[in-house]
Amino acid sequence: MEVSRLKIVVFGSYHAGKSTFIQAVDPASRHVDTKCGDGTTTVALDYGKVMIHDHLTIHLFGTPGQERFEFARRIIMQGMDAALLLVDCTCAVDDFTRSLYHDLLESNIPLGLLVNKCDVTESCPAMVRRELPGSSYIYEVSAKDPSSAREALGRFVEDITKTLQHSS
Ligand SMILES: Nc1nc2c(ncn2[C@@H]2O[C@H](COP(=O)(O)OP(=O)(O)O)[C@@H](O)[C@H]2O)c(=O)[nH]1
Ligand SMILES: [Mg+2]
Repeated sequence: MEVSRLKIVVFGSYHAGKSTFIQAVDPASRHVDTKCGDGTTTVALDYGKVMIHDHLTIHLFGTPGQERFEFARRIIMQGMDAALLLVDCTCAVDDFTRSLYHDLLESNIPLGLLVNKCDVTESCPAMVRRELPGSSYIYEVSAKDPSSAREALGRFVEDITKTLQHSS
């Protein structure tokens, strides 16, 4: 089966760099703050689109990073082909990131770990690798740098399309 489009959902804690990453790969991406419920709560969402290898369209959906927005994540996740988890490697891995990681690993959807903010002098990618073991796809990035973000996305897509084609 020839894959022509992929829906990739971007997860991560608040401040991990999800919006920065999507903005870096698609400068025309949209960031939306949506009011929900009684209007006092806002959910932040991102959407970007990028073409890879002239035939593969990647639709990137950023999820809200706060734990309480589980309902929004569930909706955005529907029909996803793959997931990316952004992890800030300048600070300790938080419990929310840990639980997202384990839930996604168990879901059997291809999961890429984007170890982010590697440009920061005191960053520690090895700590993230140690704290979140078991992922087949790990990329050290600086989401602020468009070439780093695009390269990691391109490598992830290449890696998973090989796997998807093998299993179809
Ligand atoms: N130094 C550095 N800062 C980053 C990087 N990625 C994101 N940031 C910063 O981290 C903060 C949170 O990023 P944002 O994309 O809003 O996080 P989100 O809450 O996951 O969407 C912002 O101030 C970004 O400029 C990175 O790779 N390096
Ligand atoms: Mg954001």
